[in-house]
Amino acid sequence: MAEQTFIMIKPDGVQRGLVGEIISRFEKKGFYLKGLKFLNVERAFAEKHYADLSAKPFFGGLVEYIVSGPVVAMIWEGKNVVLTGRKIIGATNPAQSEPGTIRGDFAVEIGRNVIHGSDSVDSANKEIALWFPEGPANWQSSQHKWIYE
Ligand code: DAT
Ligand code: MG
Repeated sequence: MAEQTFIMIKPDGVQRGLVGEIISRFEKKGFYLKGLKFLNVERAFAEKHYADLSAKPFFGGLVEYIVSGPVVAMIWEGKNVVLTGRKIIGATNPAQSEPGTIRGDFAVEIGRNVIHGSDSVDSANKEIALWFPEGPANWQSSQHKWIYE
């Protein structure tokens, strides 16, 4: 199966009307949308998603932020989509994110950085299993041969 990543538009991205813009950047790149849901998550679920960061001083604030409104959870598929997705998103701290990246263009504060993307294939697989236990949608783009050799 082709590589997949988990992307989530955080509550600030939803509130600020950035959903279409963000989806558009992944679509236009040539990645394929394989799962999408719009939902509020429970505190325990947010804590599970960010379990690796539970010892960090900002963990409580991070969980508060993620449960503060609905999020858009997505599976995106394509060649090197995990690493390339992280490049499209930009550095964790928007003060360091390059212009042209999502965080570089739309965010100011590390605690309001608009979007999440898996940081490795291993964490992508774990996050997809957590957020999409039903698995990805099954479809192939008719544009595939125009994007991939
Ligand atoms: P990323 O979201 O780029 O993968 P991460 O996994 O290290 O970054 O951290 C998850 C989120 O936690 C991040 O998007 C914003 C928040 N965060 C990270 N480091 C922080 C810090 N030093 N202060 C406040 N929030 C932080
Ligand atoms: Mg991370």
